Amino acid sequence: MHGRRSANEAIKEASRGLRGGIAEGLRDHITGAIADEDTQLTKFHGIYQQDDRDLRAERTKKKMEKAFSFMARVRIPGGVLTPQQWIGLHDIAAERGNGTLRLTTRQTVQFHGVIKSNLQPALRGIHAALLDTIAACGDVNRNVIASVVPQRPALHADITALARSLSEHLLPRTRAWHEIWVDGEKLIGDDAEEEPILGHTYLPRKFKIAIAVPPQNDTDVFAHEIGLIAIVEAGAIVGYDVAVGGGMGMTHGEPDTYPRTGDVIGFCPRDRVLDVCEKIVTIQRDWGDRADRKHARLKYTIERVGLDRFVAELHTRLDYELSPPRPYAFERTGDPVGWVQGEDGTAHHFLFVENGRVGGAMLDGLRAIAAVHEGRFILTPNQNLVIADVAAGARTEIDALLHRLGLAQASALRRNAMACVALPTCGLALAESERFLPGLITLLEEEAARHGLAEDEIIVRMTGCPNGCARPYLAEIGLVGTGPGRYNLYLGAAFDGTRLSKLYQRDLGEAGIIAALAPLFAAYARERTPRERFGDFVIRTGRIRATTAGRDFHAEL
Ligand code: SRM
Ligand code: SF4
Repeated sequence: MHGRRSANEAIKEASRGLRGGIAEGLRDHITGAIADEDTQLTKFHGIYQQDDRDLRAERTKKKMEKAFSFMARVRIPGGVLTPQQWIGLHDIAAERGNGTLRLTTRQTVQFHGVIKSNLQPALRGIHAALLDTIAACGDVNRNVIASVVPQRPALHADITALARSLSEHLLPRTRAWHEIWVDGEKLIGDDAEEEPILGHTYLPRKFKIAIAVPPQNDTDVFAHEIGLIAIVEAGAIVGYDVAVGGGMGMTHGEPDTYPRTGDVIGFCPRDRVLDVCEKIVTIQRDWGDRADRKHARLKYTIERVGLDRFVAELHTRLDYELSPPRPYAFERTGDPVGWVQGEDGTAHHFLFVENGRVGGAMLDGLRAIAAVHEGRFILTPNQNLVIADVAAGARTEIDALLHRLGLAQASALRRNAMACVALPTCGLALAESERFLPGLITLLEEEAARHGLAEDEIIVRMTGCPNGCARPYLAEIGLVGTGPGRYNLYLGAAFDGTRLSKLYQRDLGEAGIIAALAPLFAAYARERTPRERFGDFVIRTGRIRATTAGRDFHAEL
């Protein structure tokens, strides 16, 4: 539908099933990098070339190559791991990465600082742990995320199975990943494998699916191309309400880019959900913008053609219609923290991991837990970790090991805060995030305590740029980097993830952020109605106007 195509389209087309020159590049020991075009292709293999931005200036001065290394992201649908898999990932981080594991907002693990010569051994280690990194990045369907509700075992088993089958079903069919990283390079002809769903140029852009089980909206189900809201009747999932066209990313100063919450378009019974998702993917494959990558996500396709036309096309491709949506009610996006008792008598410990970074004593301590734990490890979309399925007899031992981690009790604010990675590894960061938020939270905790809000849960999220990796536009307090030490402050999103925020103040430094929030905390403590959430309060009292749709996000700037 578009004459012009972005450069990435040609790279994908010529890649022989995402192989490109990756294998050759790995053998080139003169540089720590790989060829530019191949850096686009490795993304489909879950691998990003990065450089240590803390060292950039010094190395440029010394006329040295940038300090290149790679980030590798594992594919873990629903975030569920065995303890043995956790140990496998731990060992890779210790031996091949920078000694940390980074839990992400999409329930996976990232390794940072993997130098080129360690890349293949790291990926072989991931394969040996019965995992892979296929399609963890790139213009494909990404890791499918699902609510973390092990305390409701039947429902959790159901959505975990769905997350896995959706992920498998939508994977690229190319064998390139196994050939390049595991089996060793094979001589292949020009005929790459058929890609019946994705097509030979794959999707126009990344594509994301999330599953939520109300009242828990931990997956931020309205922030993804497809959001599946489980409808539970008589204790079982009968099907899903389907939301389409959510997304977070935007670019500062470009109002035709914006975050958008998905629209619920109908209900589909559980046996048809794979088909519905596949058809939505194919519409985006065929209708998505392949000329301008800034407008290539499904949210822009839907804005361009209109929701009605999109739904009509979906019904045509399905050859049946979705039925009207069924009622559901969300309550929260955050994780419970601490022990949670399951319906079947097993217990689950939701461990708060600040900004998802597992290193030092926590890394060692979790390995010790994995060595004795007989249940599962579950990564959450809030960058936390659940030691799941702890039998009654094992709880004392796990508790003792958790105690040894020496973790201080996190405040209500800190438990509900998330930051994206940003500096030093993220090439797109305009400001700090993961390294900056903990200190800011300490200042905000003091402010909250001053107004008697120490026990109040308020969702705070920070990102180092407007791409929105920690979903900041769905946080009651969102901070988005604009330049070194500067952040735009967004307010007014709903605690249950159903409403976006709006810009409140621009380009604030640390002191400016505190100065902006202190009077709001004071007013909230004084004037709120019973159980009123902070995000709702700032709207009711006229501090900010509610956003009604994605396009409205920049209105009244
Ligand atoms: Fe993200 C790009 C980190 C979740 C929107 N994201 C990046 C890159 C790969 C930077 C790059 O392209 O060079 C970051 C790597 C940093 C590093 O050093 O590790 C990065 N994104 C992350 C993670 C690790 C943040 C975290 O702290 O947890 C999350 C990994 C998820 C995963 O495991 O798959 C992560 N990214 C998200 C989310 C949240 C989500 O998916 O629920 C979003 C917003 C939702 C959305 O996609 O709309 C998100 N990331 C982006 C974007 C903007 C995309 C857009 O179309 O608007 C980019 C930039 C891009 O794609 O061009 C990006
Ligand atoms: Fe990097 Fe921006 Fe994503 Fe943060 S939000 S990880 S700075 S791309």
